[in-house]
Formats: sequence, structure tokens, C-alpha cells
Amino acid sequence: MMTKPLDPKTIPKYVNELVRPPVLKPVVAKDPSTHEVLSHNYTVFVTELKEQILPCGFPETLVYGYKGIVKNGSCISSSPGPTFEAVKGIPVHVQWVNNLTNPHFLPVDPTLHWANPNNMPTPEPPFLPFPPGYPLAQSPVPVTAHLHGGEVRSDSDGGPDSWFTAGEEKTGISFIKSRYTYPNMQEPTTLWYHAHALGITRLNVVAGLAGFYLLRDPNNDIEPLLPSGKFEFPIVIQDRSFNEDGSLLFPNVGVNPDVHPYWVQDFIGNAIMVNGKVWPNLDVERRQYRFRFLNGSNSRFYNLKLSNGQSFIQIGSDGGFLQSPVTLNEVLLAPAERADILIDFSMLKPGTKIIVWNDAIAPFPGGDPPDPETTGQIMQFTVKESKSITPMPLPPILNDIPILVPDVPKQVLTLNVVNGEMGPLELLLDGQKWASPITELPIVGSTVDWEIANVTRATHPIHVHLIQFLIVNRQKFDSERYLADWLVLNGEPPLQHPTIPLPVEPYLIGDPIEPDLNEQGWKDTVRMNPTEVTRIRLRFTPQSVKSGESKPGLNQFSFDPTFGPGYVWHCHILDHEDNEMMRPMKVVSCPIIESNPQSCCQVVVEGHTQLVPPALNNAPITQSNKVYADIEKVCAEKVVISGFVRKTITYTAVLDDGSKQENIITDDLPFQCIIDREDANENDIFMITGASVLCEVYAHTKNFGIHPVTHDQVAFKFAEKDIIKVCIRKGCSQPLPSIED
Ligand SMILES: [Cu+2]
Repeated sequence: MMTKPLDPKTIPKYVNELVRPPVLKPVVAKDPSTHEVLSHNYTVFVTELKEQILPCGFPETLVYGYKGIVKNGSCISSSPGPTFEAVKGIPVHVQWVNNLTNPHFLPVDPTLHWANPNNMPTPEPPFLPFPPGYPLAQSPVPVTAHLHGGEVRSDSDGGPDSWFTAGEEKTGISFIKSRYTYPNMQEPTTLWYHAHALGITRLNVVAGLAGFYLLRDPNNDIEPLLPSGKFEFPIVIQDRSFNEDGSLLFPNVGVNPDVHPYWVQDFIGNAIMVNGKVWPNLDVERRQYRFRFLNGSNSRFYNLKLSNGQSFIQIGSDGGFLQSPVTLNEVLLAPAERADILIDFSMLKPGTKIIVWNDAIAPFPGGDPPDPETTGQIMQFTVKESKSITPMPLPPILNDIPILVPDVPKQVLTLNVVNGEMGPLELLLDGQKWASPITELPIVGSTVDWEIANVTRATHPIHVHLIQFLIVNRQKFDSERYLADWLVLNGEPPLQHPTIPLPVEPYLIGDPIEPDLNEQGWKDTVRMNPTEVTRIRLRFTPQSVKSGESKPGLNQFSFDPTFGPGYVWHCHILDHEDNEMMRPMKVVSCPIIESNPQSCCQVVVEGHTQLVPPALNNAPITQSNKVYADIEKVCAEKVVISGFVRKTITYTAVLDDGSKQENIITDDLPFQCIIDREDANENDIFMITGASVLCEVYAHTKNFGIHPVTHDQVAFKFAEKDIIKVCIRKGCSQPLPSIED
């Protein structure tokens, strides 16, 4: 059992060859008459596997990865997961399946606010060492799949509370479904998918749960000018530490072990893995290549440069092509940031070897410089004998980034740290914990500035779901004086009350600093440095909408962004995200008129019921119905409650060859209730007649039963004229008012 840490200096470099992750093959759905492609459909399994990450001769490494049908027709498991090649305008449906049935092999810290599928009580000190840790925390393993940077409806966003365990035996409070839809209406860019379950993301991602999602646009003018096919590589850089037996090494003693037995604020690995191989080499021809760099690390930043001093061209940021190409000698990437980069090898002599160097301090920016012999190196290019091909010239303008103008008041927010005796206890956004009432309630169609004052000592890569935003500027401020005054105003975080925003103006120092040239484009993750205020401009409208064509209240998404469990914004240092540096964000359809908005209320649906016979007698089917309801609007005159009943039928089909296949059918029955708000008060009960409730509703456990003859599980149905009681209560701590059995 006992194994020693592997000295990274003993790992030979550049003997591994860079691997291109396999590309998933979709099942293409076509219109039978027009043959128009309607959608690309995939089933992707989350699975455990062993991979040769270290060079041959070293043991294999147990990881988590993704399994699916790839381009050559075979079914492959890999970590990083196989790549999605998506096409703009063609929706992708993915059935995500959690096949993790063994206990987690990394230390799950049950003292964090986390998914906690077994609902185990939070342990008290003295804590158990890991291994073995807490069996009820280690198994089952909850996962979600988040498409990072994706413009998707929130029930396909894979948010932190929408996790599910193997067989979906246990699910999070926001779980609605595991078949996600990605509309692909945004600009072509490098997206990626990764695990995102509450409080366990750092472990699931370091275990291997991440992959690329390349969105291409056949109508884009720039793409044909770029290297493609074997001259284009997605490159994910991830730091890892290993044991001598090949297993992943992750800290199992917390920074404050009396509070959180295993959690550390920054996982920093001592070896560099690129596309799942430690320190790989890539043989290149004498021509230009396109590399879509992604920092897929938990916490480590990279400042990349080429060992021959050569410059390169950045053409894209997180969310699409930059306005203009930018020539760089180095590029800084925080966790989750992407850089679409062209490197020209055409002028180099065959046999030339170029190392991609890294000199970013870790943790950033207050830690240690990387060791030039290990983490100071990323990968190597070896120039092969080949004909020199001069790159195609790029046009001076690659993209039309719209000018965004705020049309609602700005929001002033903070990044905080709560310190313990030995180091951070937790990190917070605006002094609030994850479970505090929702305060980020952007109006659909609105453009808002978030002015975020970082009063910690670290740079935090802040990521916002649903949209791509623009960086306005950064500005130095007197963060110590600001923090002191903020504490007088608000008290010590975590706050138990709504944060009182403190304007930054009296504390600002010097002039605002423009974002770097390669940040002047669509971003979904932005570095927020210590002693700086970072201003970002968020427009809650599709990325494709032109300047001036968005306004508050106007939904131009192809879906309803106010529907479902909502979104989140968070720090993408996964160790921070897992320990409170994440907040819910709910898009609303009209302005909220109260300071303590009712959108954090709980909706209780009750009613008379009648039996519904099961659809198929004696068939091995199970049916469940769940109600999902939420406050949609709180306007001056009315409260709109919308929701749906999800009917899930599970049955076993017998195929032609006699084999059995588990199938799941889900059906959503939407409903909407509109309540006249006049004289409405907290704890009022509104009576709504059944005319507005058109659906089967299964609200409470007491309505669930066994059919007296078939013994199948049966649901109940509201008669059309039944009376539904909706009780609106203020101030519930749970931000997501879904009702489950
Ligand atoms: Cu952070």
C-alpha cells in the first residue's frame, strides 16, 4: 500500500510523443425528407481507466476519463476525454452516463459544502487520515459535465448541484436530466468540458475528467486560412504529481487539518502533463501549426514562451477570434483560459528542437518560480526534414467584437479570503457563501458592469457561465484600506446578511489599465489580480447579437435562460471553487423590484390527485415524476411561477439479437402560474385554479404509490379543475426551489 512520491527529475522528458485526443463520432439525426442535419447525438460514459501517462517503462496511472464511439467506429476510453467536433448551428445532444462504481481514489473532504450523495453528517475532529478517509464520502462518486464557455440552457449546464452518481441512483437538488443539449449558436472557438459537482470538482478534474469541445463554423472566413487537420492540435496543459507506483499523488493533509482534514487551497503538481502524457515531444514539419492551448490545471498558471525566443501569433481567446491577430513572445494562461495560437516552424532548420518554457510563479503570483528542470518546461517541438511552407497571410481583422454599453447599474463585488491559523479556511465571492440567497440576478438582454475588488493576495481566474464577456479594464486600488472599511461596513465574512457594497472610487490608484491585447476579445474567464479592481462587461444576450441590438428584458437566446436551476460564477482555481468561491447566478426576465428578492422563495405545489394506470402492464418499467418549479418573474403587479413536471420512464427493451438495453424516456410537461401580486405578503397562500396547470403533477412522497394489481409504481394526476396551492415564503436559505420526492 505504501508508495513513495516519484521524483519528477527522474522522469525522462520528450520520450513521450504528443497524443491527439480521439474525436467522437456522432449519430447524425437527419430530416427524413430534406436530409437536413438536425442534430449530432452522443452517449459519453464517465469511466475509470489506466493510462500510460509517464514514459514507457514506468507504471500506468489510474485515472478517470470519458468513453464514447470515436471516428474510426471503435469505443474508446481516454483522459483527457475524446474531443467533440461541433458545427455552428447544429445542436449537439449528449447523454452523459456516470459509470464510476468504485470509491474515489482521491481524498474527498466531507467538511466542505459538497455534493454529499450519502447525506452523511459533517465529521468532527479528530479526523480520520486518508487513506482510507470516510467511506460514505468516497463512494458513490458524483459527477456533472459542464461545457465551459457554452451558451446553453441551465438544465444542460452541468452546474454544481446537478450531479448524479452511477445509475443516477443519487442526484443533486438541481438535477433535472443527464441528456444535455448544446445549441452551438455561439462563435466558433475552443470550448472544453469538465466535471463540476459541488465540492469535488478539483478531485474529479485532477483525476482526469476534462476534454475538448471544438466548435467550428463552416461559414467563417478565417478558418480556411488556418492550419487544419494534422497541423492543428488542441493542447491541454495540466500539472500532476505521481507516486513511484504510477498513481496520482494528491495532498491528503489539509492546510488547516483541524478544520478541513484534506483540503488545500492550491494543488500544485511537480510534473507537467500535456494531452495526458508527461512532457511530450511533437515532431513538426517546416510550416505553420495551429495550437489551441488550454490551461486545464487546478491551480497552476503558465507563462509560455519558446526556448528559441521565437514569437508567435494569438488569433483567438476563450470565446472566439480576436479582433486582430496579436504577435507575442509569451502568453500567460490561468486555469481554464484558452489561447488559439499559430506557431511558424517554416524558417527552422530540420533537427531544431524548441522547448515550450514556463516561468509563471505558482501559486500565482505570490508563490515560487517553477524549477527550470521540471515545471519550467512544458513540451518540445522537433523540426523534421520537410519542404518549407510559408504560412498564409492573415487579414488584419479577424472578428467583429461588438461595443457593449451598460444599460443597468453596475454591481460592485469583492473577492475575499477567510484565514485560519495555518492558511486559508475558505475563499468567498462578495463575502458570501455558496448557499446564501442569490444576489446575481442579471436581467436577460441587459448589459452590466461587474466591478470586482480583489482583497486577497492571489490572482483568481473568475469564470461566468452562460455568456462570453469583455474585459473593460483593471485598476490599482488601496486594497488594505478598502478591506478595512469593507469590514467595518459588513463585518467579518462569511456574511450572514446581504453584502453592503463599498464603492471603489475613493480607493483607486492611478489610471485604469487596458486589458492586454490578447484579452481584447470574448472571454469567459478573467484573471483578477490582487490589489486591483477588475471591471468586466457582461451582456446577457447571445454572443452573435450585434452592438445596440440587445436591451433589458429582451430574450434573444434560442432557449429560455431563465428556465431551470440557473447558472453560477466562480473562481476557476478548482481548490477555491470547491471551498465556497462560487455563487449562484439566475437570469431573470424582468427587473427585480425588491432588495431581498423573492426569487429565493420556495414554491410548494399541492393538490388533489387521481390514479394514473401504468402505461404498460407487466412490462419492466418504472416511472417517476418530479416537479420543478421556480419563480420566473417578480414584477410590480405579478409573480410568475413556471416549471415543469418531468416524467421519467425506465424500461428494458429486448433487441433483435436478444440482448437487453436499458432505455430512459423523459417527457417534460410545462406549466405556468401567474399570481396577482396586489396585497401579496410573505407567507401568503395563493389559490390558483387548475386551468393554468395542464400537467401531471407529482409533488409529494405521499402521492407516490404502488398499483394495487400490477405492483408497478404509479404516479398521480391533477384533474383539470383541481386547486393548486402555491405558498411563497421569503428568505429560504436554499436558492433553488425545486421540489423532489
Ligand atoms: Cu480563486
